[in-house]
Amino acid sequence: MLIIISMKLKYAFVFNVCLVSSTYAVPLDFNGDGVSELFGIENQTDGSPNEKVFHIHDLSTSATDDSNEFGKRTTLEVPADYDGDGVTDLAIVQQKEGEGETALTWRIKLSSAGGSDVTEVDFGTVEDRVLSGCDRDGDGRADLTVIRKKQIISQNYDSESSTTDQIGFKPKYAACGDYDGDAESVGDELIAVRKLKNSKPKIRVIKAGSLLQQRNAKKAQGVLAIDIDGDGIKEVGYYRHKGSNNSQIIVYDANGNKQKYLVSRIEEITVGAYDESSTIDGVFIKVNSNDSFRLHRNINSEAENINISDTEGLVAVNQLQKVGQTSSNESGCDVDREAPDGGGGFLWKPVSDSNGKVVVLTPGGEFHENLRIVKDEQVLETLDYVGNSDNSDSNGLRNHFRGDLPGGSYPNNITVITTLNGQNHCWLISDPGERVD
Ligand SMILES: [Ca+2]
Ligand SMILES: [Ca+2]
Ligand SMILES: [Ca+2]
Ligand SMILES: [Ca+2]
Repeated sequence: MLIIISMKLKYAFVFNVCLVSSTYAVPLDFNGDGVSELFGIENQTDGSPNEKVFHIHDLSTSATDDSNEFGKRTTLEVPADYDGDGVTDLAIVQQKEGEGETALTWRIKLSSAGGSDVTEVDFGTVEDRVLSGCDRDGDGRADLTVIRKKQIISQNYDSESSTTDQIGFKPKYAACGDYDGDAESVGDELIAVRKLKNSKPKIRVIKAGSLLQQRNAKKAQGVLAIDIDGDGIKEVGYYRHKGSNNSQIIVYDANGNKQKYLVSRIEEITVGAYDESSTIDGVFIKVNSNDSFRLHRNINSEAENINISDTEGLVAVNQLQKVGQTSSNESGCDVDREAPDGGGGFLWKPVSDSNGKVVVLTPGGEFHENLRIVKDEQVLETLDYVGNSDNSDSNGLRNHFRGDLPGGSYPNNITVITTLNGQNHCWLISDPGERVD
């Protein structure tokens, strides 16, 4: 009896190793058993250097490992298998430390190095959006990946040189996945949503700068790289809100037909391999507004309520985010600020000297991040951080942000919102065509 069990275990182990070397690692698989764990995050908000806590919930044992504190309020979680051993490595991205630094530092706890030492790599800048969980060169190791305006740039953590591909537009949402079945040799494709002024948004699948596929993505709120038929190749999917309590996941099957799945209203979502007995992907959802979590072990199965104590958000792969940006409560105000507030403070300049577009400066000595323009709780635009400078009366460095339009092009009564120490600071601009100083 004992012998049989040990043979089974040995066989399972060998099988796992084969999987790892020949196909893609399962996302968010922290113990390497081929099943995704549920990754939650808690923010202790205690100001400690590692105030965020990963809660890693193992579906087969129902045990939660909350021993990993890693990252602070403004860091992004980007766990993926960077060393290619089939085990997810905890990783975060943050702004490089030091005054005036605009680089991003990726901090990775490689499982192959024991999982506790931190490997640091500088890659990308704070103007870029980070995209986690992509293996662009197909070597089985997740790449550091950013989207910089209309380009996707990636490299392995231990590489000196990066690869840049053209996307052709600035994507609203994006994810990576294998859409044509050749990921092992060529690497992941990019799936990205293009928002158009006078027609429906489109999802495009782009391979090394060329368009493979395009689909409608009406009212898309995010994209999903999901395998709904279990053949190991991802289908093109997205989600949109449906009424006040539900969202709809829409996936184009291999014949181009739309498959629709009704789920609870999505605030955050990630795709994973949650069902041991199925090769069809499932989704883990943070439900909007009431901090509860639901799991569909595969996309066709009923939702299960999941309770992981103290978990506030979920950790997703394939999120497109800027460092310092919070995915929820983007449009609410924690601190109402005065405008005008006098020289050296906040400045809204509708027509900048350099390019005629709006430029916004935040008060001296306060390191504001992620400046966005909001109207009726909708983010109209997130401005690009372009650096900071001092002048004689500013009480320190003022961060500069640039927009795509002259100030007069925005509607009246907008709110400028920034993030400072995890709180939203708000300035009301009643007439965006006028200078506010
Ligand atoms: Ca696992
Ligand atoms: Ca690993
Ligand atoms: Ca790679
Ligand atoms: Ca498939």
